[in-house]
Amino acid sequence: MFSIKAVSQTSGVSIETLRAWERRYGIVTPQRDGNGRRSYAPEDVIRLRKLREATERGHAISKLARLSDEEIAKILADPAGRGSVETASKSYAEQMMQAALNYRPDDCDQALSMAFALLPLRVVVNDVLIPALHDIGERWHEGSATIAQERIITGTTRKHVGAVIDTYNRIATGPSIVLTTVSGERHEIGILMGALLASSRGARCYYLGPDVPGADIAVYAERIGASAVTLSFVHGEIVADTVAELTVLAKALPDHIELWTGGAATRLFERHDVPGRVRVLEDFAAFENQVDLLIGSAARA
Ligand code: B12
Repeated sequence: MFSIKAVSQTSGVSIETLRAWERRYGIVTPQRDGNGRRSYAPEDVIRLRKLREATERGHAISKLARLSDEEIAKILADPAGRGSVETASKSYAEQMMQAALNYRPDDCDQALSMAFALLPLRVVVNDVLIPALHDIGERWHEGSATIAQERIITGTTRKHVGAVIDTYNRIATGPSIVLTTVSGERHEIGILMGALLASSRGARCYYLGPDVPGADIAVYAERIGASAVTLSFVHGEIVADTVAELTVLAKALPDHIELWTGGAATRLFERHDVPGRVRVLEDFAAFENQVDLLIGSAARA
């Protein structure tokens, strides 16, 4: 069972909103303990998260409250309901790209500000930033975009994402997570996106930047009282070296701190001797799920 604070953190519905939804619409009915404190079942958390997502798509809570879990799931799966969000996100990704190609960093900044202001965070990550970063990256690799054009998009991303993480961190009450890459791995955008997603869910995120020795990460995580360390592996050709660094970290990191990894190069882990304590997360959805579980268990402890 979950406390109201844990439910709020894991569902993304603020405590005030949750109380109002309960009072006005009876959307979930928590049990009360001997002291009258609310106590929620795991199904309540799942329902609340779906309700929050549906309200973010513009559906009124007064109508959603009357629907069954299956009916809400249908609304979320409906591509028609996603139409306007998809068009908007595509347009912001294109505006960022055009701004970079025309050497207009201020326009790139403006497009990303608007996306953050108007779209749900997960949509900004998956449908604006990741496509824009992949696109400019590919152009840079093929030689059809310059390094400066690539930096307009990467720099704008780092600046905005960093500011949003700072804001979330100021109100975070969840457990601490260190996010970084080990020595040799210089691709940092994937882990930066991870930090953004985790901080939006209530975890306190310590983003260390890329290319940090395993032994240093272990000391840092212990000193700040982290509950988990998350690493990104993107560069496949040097994975033998980065796995060796991961092994150093796994040995030095106290047992109570979880060790999570993600990124395209983790697919190559099966060819290497990866320490048993390392958890490989398939994608950002699996990562977010893991963050929610960590927050839930910290809130119950
Ligand atoms: C930008 C870029 C760089 C920049 C990075 C700048 C920075 N500050 O991060 C710089 C210039 C430093 C760079 C350097 C190199 N790069 Co480079 N780079 C790219 C590029 C173009 C984009 C990467 C990116 O940011 N993508 C956006 C992010 C969001 O996507 P992503 O990193 O793929 O992450 C996704 C998943 O992996 C996963 N994920 C990532 N991290 C995490 C973490 C968690 C927890 C989870 C759950 C998921 C997850 O989710 C993301 C979304 O799907 C890619 C090509 C591409 N289109 O991806 C090549 C690419 C990754 N680079 C490549 C190479 C070869 C290099 C260099 C060796 C080039 C060179 N000759 O010097 C060096 C190596 C540097 C090093 N030692 O790490 C290759 C790797 C090939 C391979 N077999 O692995 C790629 C694929 C290009 C290619 N097509 O050949 N690179």
